[in-house]
Amino acid sequence: MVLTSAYGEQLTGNAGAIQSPSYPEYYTNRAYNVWTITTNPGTRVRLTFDAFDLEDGGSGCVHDSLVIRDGRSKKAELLQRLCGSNILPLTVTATGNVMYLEFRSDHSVPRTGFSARWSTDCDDNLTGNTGTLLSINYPSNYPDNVRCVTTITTDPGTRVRLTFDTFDVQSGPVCNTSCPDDSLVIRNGNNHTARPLGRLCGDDLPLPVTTSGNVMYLEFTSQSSGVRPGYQARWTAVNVTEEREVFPNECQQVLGICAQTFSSPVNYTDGFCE
Ligand SMILES: [Ca+2]
Repeated sequence: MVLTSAYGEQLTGNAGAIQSPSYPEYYTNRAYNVWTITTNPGTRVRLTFDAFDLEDGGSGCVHDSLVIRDGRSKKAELLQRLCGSNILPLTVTATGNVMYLEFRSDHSVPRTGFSARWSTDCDDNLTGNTGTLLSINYPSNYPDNVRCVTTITTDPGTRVRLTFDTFDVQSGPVCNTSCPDDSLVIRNGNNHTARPLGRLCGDDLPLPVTTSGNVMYLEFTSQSSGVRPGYQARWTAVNVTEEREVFPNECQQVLGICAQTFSSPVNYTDGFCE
């Protein structure tokens, strides 16, 4: 393990994984490792443990320990002092975009350690047949420089329909359907390569968006200057057989935000915009 600075190993980005040294093999005795995790400004670091097994040392974790603090140094406020092997499920969320982790082992009884993933509180995997989707910090303004990825999964055999109640996303000085400033991109599937159903910005209320399957992928990004409240939307699962007539609306929606800048006709096949 290389300590790259006084703050230990620097981990940056809005998602990643962190493991104790040698995981899933036993960590060494007399180990000492420090990490700081920094996500984009305006977000909060969320750490979710998939595995945890440290030598137990009672409530004070006097043998081996993982200490998690709410900031960038050992002086920051304590969030968790962890040891033992019976603490999952566990998610730890910082109040800001920096989290400090300090792992120590003593002279004996090593274990397998821990494995965790970090993300931000703006990423989410939403499930169920109805629910509410809010942009980060809504109804306050979203921050600069965020990228929030959300998937919505309804029951197999249904489609996801997203209906906006409010929408206000910075669109830049020129009305532009490519949304070069901030944008919400909605895709027909479960990842960033799925077909886009809409790239949204501005302050016109978008029309409802409906997927062909039971998963919708949403990616909200903001650039470095200029913020707005974002959006509030509701999703519902809809029956596959009753949904086809809604698809032309999705084509309108792709054009809808700045329709006057589009000159080429829009085609859609099997209900989807090309
Ligand atoms: Ca030990």
